[in-house]
Amino acid sequence: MSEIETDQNASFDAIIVGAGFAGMHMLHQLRQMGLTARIYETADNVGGTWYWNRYPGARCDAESVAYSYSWDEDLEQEWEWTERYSTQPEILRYAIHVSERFDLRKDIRFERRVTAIHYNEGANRWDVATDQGDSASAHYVIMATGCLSVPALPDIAGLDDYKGNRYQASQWPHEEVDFTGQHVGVIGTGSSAIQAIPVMARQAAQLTVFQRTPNFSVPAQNRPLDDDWVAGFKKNYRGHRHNQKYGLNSGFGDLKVELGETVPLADAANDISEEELLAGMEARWQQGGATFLSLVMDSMIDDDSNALFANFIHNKIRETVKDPETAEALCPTTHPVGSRRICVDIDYFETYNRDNVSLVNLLKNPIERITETGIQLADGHVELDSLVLATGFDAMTGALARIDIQGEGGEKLLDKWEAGPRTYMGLMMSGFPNLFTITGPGSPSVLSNMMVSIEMHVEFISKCIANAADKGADKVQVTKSNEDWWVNHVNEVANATLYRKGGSWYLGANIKGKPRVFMPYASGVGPYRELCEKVMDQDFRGFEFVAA
Ligand code: N01
Repeated sequence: MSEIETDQNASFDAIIVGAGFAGMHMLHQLRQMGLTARIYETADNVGGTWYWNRYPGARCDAESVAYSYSWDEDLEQEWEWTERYSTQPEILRYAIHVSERFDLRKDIRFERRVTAIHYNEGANRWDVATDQGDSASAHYVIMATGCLSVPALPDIAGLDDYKGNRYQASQWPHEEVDFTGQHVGVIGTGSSAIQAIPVMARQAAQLTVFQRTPNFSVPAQNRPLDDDWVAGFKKNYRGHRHNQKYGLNSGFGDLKVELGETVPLADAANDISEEELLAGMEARWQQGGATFLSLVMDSMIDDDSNALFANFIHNKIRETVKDPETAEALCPTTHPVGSRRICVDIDYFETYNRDNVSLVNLLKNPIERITETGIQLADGHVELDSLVLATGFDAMTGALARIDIQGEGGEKLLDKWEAGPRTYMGLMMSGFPNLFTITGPGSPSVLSNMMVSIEMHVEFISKCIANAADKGADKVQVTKSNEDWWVNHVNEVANATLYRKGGSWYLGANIKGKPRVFMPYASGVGPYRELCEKVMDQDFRGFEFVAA
């Protein structure tokens, strides 16, 4: 019998799964509409991604003033971000502050995982169960489960044989981990590792990075925020928010930071001289951040344009890393820059100049197995006191797939998605009426500043539910033909870009047996928002409102 308070046969207008930024905003919106709602959350606090990802150096790759809620102007004005890119503890403090300021916590049940969500056709309600024995039903269910919330373990022999300290970047302990004097190994060189490595290297006696695929990274050029700059920025917060929502920078905004602007220089790299292009790249490099590639509009469409950006970064790596062999190993050559999420770092490449840091290029010297005391390579054994796995996530579909979700006729979502996720606009699935996904597959989601995409979906879902009420409809649903059309459209857009060449978690390529489908919608945040607004203006075209 569970010792924590549970819901028994509870009834709500809506149940939300997850208390990250998506779930909290959704709860607030529904309450404003006078609806009852319950959130179920696995963690013992709010924050989602920022609750779990506590690894050393964790911070956001969108600027703090842009990675924050835009729906409450007082909150926006009052909250003080301290750095250009916020650290994980600061973002978590913000999430907790929001949950308290808007009194959200009373409707959140923590420390339980939703295990089953079944549609009861007769009642036109969803029955929800958790691993702690909660049972509740709701008219609407909203999945706010995040795109990167299910960790992926590496498929390496002997992983469980290891007897030293093992850490997973995305499930880091809450207490401080001290690597002082230790030999530490890191497997993985994605965004998480690229942030963690420089910080761990300052503590460990020896840090060994085991790299299979190098990644492109641009400097964050992080710094404390200047009070005057913030005051000026806050005076025009609405303008900046508008730019994030409709502009070209995937929701990152045109922030006009001290060092320059982030408006594109040209439609195509070919339209400007090599000198102009290089000067633009250098300016963006000095400016820092994830908008590096939007210098020209064709960098993610045209191979030649993209190669110019890749070469620029290769040269930066070669200039920075003193050992030529290490520098070459760190230069990504197997995928176009940006086709995997571009990393944003603080001193990542510089860290390889430290005496206590070494890189193992697994393409030349692969891992044979993990042993009780370290890692056995084809050539040599590396003894380790601690092993850090920064090996990514079962992205976009993982969190939904682990819940037993059954729609009309008992259809399982897992079966429906056997060949890859299928949604209409990343918001709904045919056969699963009144069930919404926030930043679901088929929406810009991970190709954007997540906060902007979350807010778009919360707005859409709220208005959709209000529209159903206005019409006296009990059921909101999408048809299979609309869903098929959308899935094709998402593919067409992806195929017109270089993303398809990335071979990354965007495609499910990091998970054995997962269908290779490009999951996010690559049109950009602005065009997607315009489409959402058009759909809403046209009486939610493509969505059906049915009276039971
Ligand atoms: O995960 P990843 P991540 N042997 O999947 C390697 C967001 N994020 O947690 O590429 C050896 O990118 C794997 O190698 P390979 C952001 O969207 C944001 O770092 O498969 N290596 C790869 O190097 C990001 O994109 C922020 O060859 C193995 C690494 O593990 C997303 O989260 C910060 C292996 C996994 O990289 C995921 O980033 C952090 C094996 N068997 C994350 N298996 C910010 O906002 C896997 N790897 C800043």
